[in-house]
Amino acid sequence: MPIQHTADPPNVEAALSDLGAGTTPTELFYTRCNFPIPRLDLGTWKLETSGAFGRPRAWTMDELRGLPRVEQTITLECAGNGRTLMTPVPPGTPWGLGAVGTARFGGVRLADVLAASGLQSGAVELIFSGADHGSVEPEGEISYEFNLDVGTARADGPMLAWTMGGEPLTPEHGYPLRLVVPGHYGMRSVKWLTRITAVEQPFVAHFPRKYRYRGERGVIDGTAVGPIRVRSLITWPEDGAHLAIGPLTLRGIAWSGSNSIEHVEVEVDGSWLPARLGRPPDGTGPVPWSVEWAPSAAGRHALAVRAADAGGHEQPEASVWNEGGYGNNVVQRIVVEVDPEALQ
Ligand SMILES: Nc1nc2c(c(=O)[nH]1)N[C@H]1C(S)=C(S)[C@@H](COP(=O)(O)O)O[C@H]1N2
Ligand SMILES: [Mo]
Repeated sequence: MPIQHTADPPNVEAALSDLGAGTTPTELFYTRCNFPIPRLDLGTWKLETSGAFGRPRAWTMDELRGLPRVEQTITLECAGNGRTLMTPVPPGTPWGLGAVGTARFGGVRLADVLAASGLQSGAVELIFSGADHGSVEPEGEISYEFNLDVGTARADGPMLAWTMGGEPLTPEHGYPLRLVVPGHYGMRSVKWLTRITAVEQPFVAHFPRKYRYRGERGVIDGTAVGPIRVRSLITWPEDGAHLAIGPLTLRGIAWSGSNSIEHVEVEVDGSWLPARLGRPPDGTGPVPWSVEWAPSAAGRHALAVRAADAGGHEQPEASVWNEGGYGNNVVQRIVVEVDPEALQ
């Protein structure tokens, strides 16, 4: 069952037990909305390309459908996932570890739309504007806007998607069109997209200013939040679960925004064991892992999981604090109880 933090606008995380191997069903996929959901009508909706484009224009959905179609399995994770494991807990939505999900997105390559609009060589960044808006401090009324550097934007990964799990996007996930940037934390994957502006100077605005690792390891202004840090989760059993004694299989997933997963280890009662890695869904989703375990005694058992990626990144043993509570990929620890009455 998903865990709802706010109802209107919806901010909802997944139960870890719903994040098994494979893609996440849309109704269980986490939702992160800063402002009320805009209700957009395909009859009047258009995607404007403006600024440093040789052929700026307003695209209809039918015109976008005329470009080569792509589908990709992509993991979206909120930069605030794991925030409540920091001490003190930074302000913001109190995410546990379920603000992550994997879906098959369908649409077109961002690079194809940029090329067809004649992106000019002087452009350094693209600004993506959503139709949602609201009041923030200190700016007042703003739209949701986020930037992406031209190099990343023209690469193969980023896409403009109108389907998720083979169905049109739902209102909460960005109907009718959203940006999806694989490998980056979710804030860049702008929903309810209505405009792409190419700019020749770096973009400074509320959300890009907010998403920085401010105060991390003593660096006052920090660096911009970008690639998803390596993380692994135990998806079965749940924290606090009561288990029957006997052989069982611990299961979970591991992913990283910048590299493939190199190994996953699971700590059982104080010893680290290598996990068996499975095949990621469609080759690009999270890596499923499993470990066989036969609890030898009733009572409480501590379990933990940690992953390392091929770039040499590992998960920290202790949360690395920053003001926004972003990118906390601390090792996950749970406790399970083997019930004496379940002893055979
Ligand atoms: N227009 C718009 N796009 C947005 C947001 C938003 O509030 N407005 N939230 C962002 C954040 S912080 C995240 S984590 C992802 C979440 O996408 P989802 O709700 O489809 O899971 O959307 C991003 N795109
Ligand atoms: Mo997010």
